[in-house]
Amino acid sequence: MAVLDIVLAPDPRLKHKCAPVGEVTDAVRTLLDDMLETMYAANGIGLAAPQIAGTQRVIVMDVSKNEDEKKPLKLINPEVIWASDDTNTYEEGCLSIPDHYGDVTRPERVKIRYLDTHGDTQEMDADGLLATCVQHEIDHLDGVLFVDYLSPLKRNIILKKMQKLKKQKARDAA
Ligand code: K1U
Ligand code: ZN
Repeated sequence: MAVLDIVLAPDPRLKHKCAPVGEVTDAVRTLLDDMLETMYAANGIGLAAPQIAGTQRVIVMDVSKNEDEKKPLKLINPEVIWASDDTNTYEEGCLSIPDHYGDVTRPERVKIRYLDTHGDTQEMDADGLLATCVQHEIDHLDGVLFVDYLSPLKRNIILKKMQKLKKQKARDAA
């Protein structure tokens, strides 16, 4: 397994729509394992393929609170097949936009259809933090970031700060 580099916003790779996985192969399973390791190393609760420069519709998550009882989730081609009318507002973060947060309102409960690592179709009901996280991750697969839900003013402030951070990181690495 490997810890991969996380793509930081703004970056065109975070704005593309990902392609569905056609066949669940060993390469897809290895990618999911690497994504989970990357997510845990970054102390995240989710990660989507574009965040490691991937182009396929795969996400990983673990919203368990207990470090000793990990509950990793690997979802291939996830889609929301039902969403509640009730909404929930959560102050979201993003591993591609470190140290910035913003309130996002989303459906409180969702039903997700996806393929598991055997290529079998599964359905999952999600509420609370899992519902917030899975919608955030599926957004990533469609090139949508949590800052896209904020006002243009807030979004631009955050993305300008991120641009500055990336320039500084590039200078530090040179
Ligand atoms: O996709 C990502 O960038 C991962 C992101 C997922 C996420 C967090 C909060 C709301 C929605 C989606 C993160 O894991 S950022 C890390 C973080 O903010 C967090 C970590 C532990 C618990 C709660 C939030
Ligand atoms: Zn994110």
